[in-house]
Amino acid sequence: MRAVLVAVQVQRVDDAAFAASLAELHRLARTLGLVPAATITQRRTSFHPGTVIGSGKLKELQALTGMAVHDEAQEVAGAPSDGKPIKVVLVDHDISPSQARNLEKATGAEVMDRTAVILEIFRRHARSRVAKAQVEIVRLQYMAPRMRETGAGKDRQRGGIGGKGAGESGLELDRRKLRDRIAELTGELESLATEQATQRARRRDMNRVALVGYTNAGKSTLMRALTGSEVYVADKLFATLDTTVRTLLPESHPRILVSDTVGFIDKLPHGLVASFKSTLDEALEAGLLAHVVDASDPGFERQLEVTHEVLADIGAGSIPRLIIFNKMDRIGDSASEAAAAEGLLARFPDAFVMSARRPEDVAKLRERLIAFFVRDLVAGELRVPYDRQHLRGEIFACCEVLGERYQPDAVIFDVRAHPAVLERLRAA
Ligand SMILES: Nc1nc2c(ncn2[C@@H]2O[C@H](COP(=O)(O)OP(=O)(O)OP(=O)(O)O)[C@@H](O)[C@H]2O)c(=O)[nH]1
Ligand SMILES: [Mg+2]
Repeated sequence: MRAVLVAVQVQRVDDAAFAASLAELHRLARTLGLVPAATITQRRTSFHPGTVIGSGKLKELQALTGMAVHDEAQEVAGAPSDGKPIKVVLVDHDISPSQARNLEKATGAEVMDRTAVILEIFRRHARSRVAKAQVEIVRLQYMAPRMRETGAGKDRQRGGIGGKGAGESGLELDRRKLRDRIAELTGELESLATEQATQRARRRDMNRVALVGYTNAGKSTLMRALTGSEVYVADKLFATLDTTVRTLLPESHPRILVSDTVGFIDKLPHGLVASFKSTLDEALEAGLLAHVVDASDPGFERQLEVTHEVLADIGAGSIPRLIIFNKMDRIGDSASEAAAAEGLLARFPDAFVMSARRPEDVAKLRERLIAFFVRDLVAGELRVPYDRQHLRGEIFACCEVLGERYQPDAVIFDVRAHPAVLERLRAA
């Protein structure tokens, strides 16, 4: 299905940021399976309160959606060459319910703002119960002010993008039912969160690195390369919504757990971050955040900034961070790649520059991750009586074991481990 993209450049937004945001809307549209067939842009001091764009541009849009009222509008540049109207309009901003209604009336098309587009992608990509519930809560909250006493159901029967599947029945519910459903889902999430927290508590003392970063940066690709897991990789935005935790392979001493999680995006819909809080807790408890950046994306600096902001928002601002510039193989020939790498390292001296497609780079990254966790290890002895040998597995998982000495009543392990881990194992 084809879509028209609409974006307004208001005064405070510079050209580069405007272009990057529009390019991103293209990719969001494609992730939904839509074909961006035309783009309408306008510079304004502020958004038009009624219809986002001004009346001249609205006529252009109407020509594209087959709602042109005046003859001259048919001659507007960018009108569909095959004459078939475009039935979806994507607006690169958050618009008010009344603006959406006005635009729908004027264009006869389904109108989705940036938040609606992102929420629909999340709805389609959610797999686990947790992810599904998290997304549905935010979708219902988004829908509540947009519900009308009459007509909402009828509108959707046109067979739009956002109306199919799980959310459909929600549209027929009145606001009170909608609130009940939100409460029910919140309760469900709370019990699931307790389960997740128990699992995480078991991993508390383990060395953990969380892959975080902008959507499509290559987190899941790195997860596969580092852990041999089969997590989903795709050239789509928000391919991953669930957190996966696996052991770094080949296994290191001490063992390191790697987690892959949901990516971030500029102008992340309000509520989504809060709703994904329990999913992101995995990152919050990591000893190291591996912040993956797509160095081949012209907009990577903004993406870096957005990730910093979201991490600060979720309370992960003070966790040690390793910036990983990925996709270096896409920069160009080896000379331009080397120059780009040099430029990046001059600005980010502690960063790691790589391509997830090159096994030798992945091996070096693995060493770098191990080095981080080995750095704070201290040498010590653990005395384990023979009746407490069940601790053996845990000792090997959490410590680097340098040797074992057998004494009449106990085994003495010579280890290197985090001071906190030593303390815990001694008390166990
Ligand atoms: N050329 C190249 N492509 C890469 C590299 N790393 C990842 N990709 C591709 O980039 C796309 C996105 O990769 P993913 O690993 O799914 O990205 P992600 O960060 O997990 O994205 P989300 O889960 O959507 O947040 C896929 O098509 C990958 O094959 C790389 O180093 N070089
Ligand atoms: Mg992913």
